[in-house]
Amino acid sequence: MATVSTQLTNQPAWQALRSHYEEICDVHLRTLFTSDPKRGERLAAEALGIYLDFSKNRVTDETLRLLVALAEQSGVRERAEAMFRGDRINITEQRAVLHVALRAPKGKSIVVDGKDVVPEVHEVLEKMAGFCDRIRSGEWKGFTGKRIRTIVNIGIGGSDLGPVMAYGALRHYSQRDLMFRYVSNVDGTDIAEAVQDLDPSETLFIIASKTFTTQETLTNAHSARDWCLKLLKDPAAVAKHFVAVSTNAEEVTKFGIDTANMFGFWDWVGGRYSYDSAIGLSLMIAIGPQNFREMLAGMHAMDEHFRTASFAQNLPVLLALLGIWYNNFFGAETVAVLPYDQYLGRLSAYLQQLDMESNGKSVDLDGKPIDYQTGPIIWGEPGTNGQHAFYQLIHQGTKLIPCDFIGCLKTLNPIGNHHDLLMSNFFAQTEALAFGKTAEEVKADKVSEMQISHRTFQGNHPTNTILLDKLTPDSLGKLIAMYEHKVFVQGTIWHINSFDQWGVELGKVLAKQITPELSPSYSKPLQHDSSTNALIQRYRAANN
Ligand code: G6Q
Repeated sequence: MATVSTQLTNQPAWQALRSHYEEICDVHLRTLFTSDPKRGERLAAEALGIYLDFSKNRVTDETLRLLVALAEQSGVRERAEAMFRGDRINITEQRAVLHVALRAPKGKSIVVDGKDVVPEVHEVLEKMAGFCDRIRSGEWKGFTGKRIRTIVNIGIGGSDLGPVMAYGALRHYSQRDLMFRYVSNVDGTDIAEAVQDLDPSETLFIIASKTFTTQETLTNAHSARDWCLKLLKDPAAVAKHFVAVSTNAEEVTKFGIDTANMFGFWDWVGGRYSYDSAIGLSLMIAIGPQNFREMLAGMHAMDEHFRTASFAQNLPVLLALLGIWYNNFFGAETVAVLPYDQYLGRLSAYLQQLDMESNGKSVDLDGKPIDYQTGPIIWGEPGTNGQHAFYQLIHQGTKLIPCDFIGCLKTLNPIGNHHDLLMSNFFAQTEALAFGKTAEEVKADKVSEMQISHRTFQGNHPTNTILLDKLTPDSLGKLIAMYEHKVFVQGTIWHINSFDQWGVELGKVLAKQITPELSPSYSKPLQHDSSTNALIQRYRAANN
């Protein structure tokens, strides 16, 4: 048995934070605000049009100083440079981690295995742009000569959540005579419902799969092809109605897609870091190449901010450190991401994968078990819906749930006073969470004695407020890159590999083994545990 990793817990800053935590863990945000009238303006950072108010966190200047020291002692700067340089920091897969190269402007150079990858990135972007223009203008015709009206992206995990999130986020900028659908689940219902009202002669399928071997995606792709050919009747139709995004030309060809209609990317792009690669083809068709490029420029600007800003003013670093403060010292298990913008409806689901797949690890980079907490559970829903559902537990439950509130100063849909109402809720929630309502204040409302404790709010619930000016391709790019780097910083401090995902393998292997066992004709005895055996038998009986 390997010894427990001490890389992190031996650091002076870590130990100092431990004793500091004992001193301040009971201090209330009310006290912190009363003792420093300027706290709300002072504990904020602003970069690239993103304003981060972190004053409603249970921190003092000393906490922040120690957290920054932790980032320095953990080698965050050095590891970031290693990533940007193209070092193989994904050690278990021996891969570089270069999503930052996907948004590097022309003329930059990032060399992997002796080859500058930036020109290749731009080549693919240009090929994507040419294709998008043909779809958007109607120049690309389906097999029967009709123009494409609906784009169906088939992919899963990183090849689905990113495009889904970003298409939703930037829908305002999308070409409205095109319809977009996303199919991911191997449940036949997903593809069945996605195509049931479509005309195949006007439908384009994008098969988005880095490996082009993923069971769910390939199964859905084959069903889509069957559906298409059932109506169009000629295998030659595939060339007009199917394109692929993949790193695996061989499998793409086997499926029947001409590699001329394949958009490539590279093994140094992780699935959950890939929506700004060709995996974002559906997004580019929706918003157009120019908007897509603006999004990439926003991401690149955030990359540069992350690389160069001092830690005390560095948005991703600050978010990462505050997260570590609650996760590792207060014992918080989850983080709620609460976007107050309907367009960001799938942001929490996207960040859930980004964060949980990256930092859901329990051995360190040297393979040693670790005895401290790593990635938190990420969850959330857009405001104000969540307020009428789960906020009760955040306000008055027994758990500490740090929250990221994300909002836009300007709305894209100025209808009546909707935006004022939305944002007044946004501001009210972080105020209520921080300051609560004391028993005295409740009493002053003249409520019955029996209700006083029920109506008291302890407060002291920490929140970050993240304000964008307006949701645009550029600001979305900045927001996403900010969270990517936040996850990176946390993974670096926890000394784990944020770029592999071996934890998804075991279930895949077992599912493969179980598939033939579900057939009524399977005659060998089942070799699983008694629970799994009984469940399989029940399924077989129901389908006989
Ligand atoms: C993300 C993961 C995973 C991946 C899917 C789809 O980081 O690697 O979510 O994106 O399993 O994989 P393919 O794109 O290869 O189909």
